[in-house]
Amino acid sequence: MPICCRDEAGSLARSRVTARLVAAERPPNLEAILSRRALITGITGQDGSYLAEYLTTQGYEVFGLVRGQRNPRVRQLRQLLGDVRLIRGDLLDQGSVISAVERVQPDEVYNLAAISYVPMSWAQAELTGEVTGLGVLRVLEAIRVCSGISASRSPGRGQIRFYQASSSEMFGMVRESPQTEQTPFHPRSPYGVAKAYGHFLTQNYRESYGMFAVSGILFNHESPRRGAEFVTRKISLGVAKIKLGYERQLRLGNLSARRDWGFAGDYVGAMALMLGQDEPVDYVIGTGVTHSVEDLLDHAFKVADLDWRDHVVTDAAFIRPAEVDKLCADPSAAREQIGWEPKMAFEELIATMVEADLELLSSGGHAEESFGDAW
Ligand code: NDP
Ligand code: GDR
Repeated sequence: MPICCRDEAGSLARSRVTARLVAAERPPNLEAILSRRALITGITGQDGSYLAEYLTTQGYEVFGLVRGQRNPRVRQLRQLLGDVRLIRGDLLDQGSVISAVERVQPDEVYNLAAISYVPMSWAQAELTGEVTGLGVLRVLEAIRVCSGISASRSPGRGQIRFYQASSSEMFGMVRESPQTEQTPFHPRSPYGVAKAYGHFLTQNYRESYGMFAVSGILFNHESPRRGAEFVTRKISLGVAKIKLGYERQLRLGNLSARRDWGFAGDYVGAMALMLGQDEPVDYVIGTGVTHSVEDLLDHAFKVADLDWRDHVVTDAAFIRPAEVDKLCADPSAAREQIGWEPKMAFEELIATMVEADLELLSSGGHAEESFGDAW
């Protein structure tokens, strides 16, 4: 019996016969033959690339949703992840998300797409609500419609499992420290508000329709692939430019803000673990250690034998209308219940990022341009 067939667009898609088998009774040996399929939105972002690599090593067939007719990140993505198949679609367009789910017939959907840069959420608040908030609704609806789920028809065995990229920004002005799965939300930006909507909606679809839908409340995670607009990468690139003599100053905003920073490569494993459980449960994912932007500067500049006080200038243009002062995760539930733990410590993470940028710039490479931070 053929397991796969080619659809009209020439990409591999499981036949309807097999799809029905997946949804209904499935002989145990077929489980081993069929590789699992994952659809990732936000595949061109930092987490999308690490998650795609991780799932590929786990034997998954990975599909990524890419927007735009000439997305400049596709070439980079193809160099990094040759095995991933790309599907056109946009979280602003419900029909395109339904088509993607229909074509891929995934076992798992990871919704990582978002406008994720907090200052941009003040500048384009409506768009942030549409993509980061309502985008979650469009992905959940696509899964619901494609699976034939309704108030009177629950998902069967072999249903599509859904992961939502929730954020520690939902805690905002924190009510307690460290933050757990029970800590109430007080978001401080249109981004945080949109993420809270997506978080509650994911819970609501789980409760309303019995869907396997979970949220990972992830604290800041970074890597050499981090966008140049975020503070860790802005600093690692800044150190490299100063060390190599291209620049003398680095302009930053609030240096006393504290974050719980971990390595993105460690965090994508938690996403996959959450979808592999028997029951859908939301988890806080972080290191449990918090550092200030000043600590970050200390470490990053020391890697290049520099003193940040000689180079950093604070600039009011980078101060946010409302700040999240301090975040710190309590990841004990994830450790105890799903066995997840971060591997890379803050100092190693920052050193890795600075060294990667020194190498990138000294070999003639350049980082993606950032529009800067001013909101
Ligand atoms: P990035 O900003 O690196 O990636 C965002 C992705 O979303 C990009 O692939 C982008 O595509 C895509 N995207 C934006 N708008 C749309 C749209 N309209 N339709 C389809 N795709 C779109 O984010 P990260 O990888 O860092 O984060 C992944 C997710 O996790 C995000 O949802 C973020 O909010 C959340 N998160 C991140 C944390 C972190 O510390 N990194 C912590 C907690 C949550 P394109 O390339 O076309 O712009
Ligand atoms: P954050 O990350 O807002 O926490 O959101 P970011 O790196 O942008 O800011 C962290 C802290 O650093 C302070 N800061 C500056 N930030 C930037 N970007 N540029 C500066 O010049 C600067 N100076 C000081 C900020 O004020 C802030 O306090 C990230 C994103 O990935 C979100 O999508 C995700 O949900 C959260 O992490 C968890």
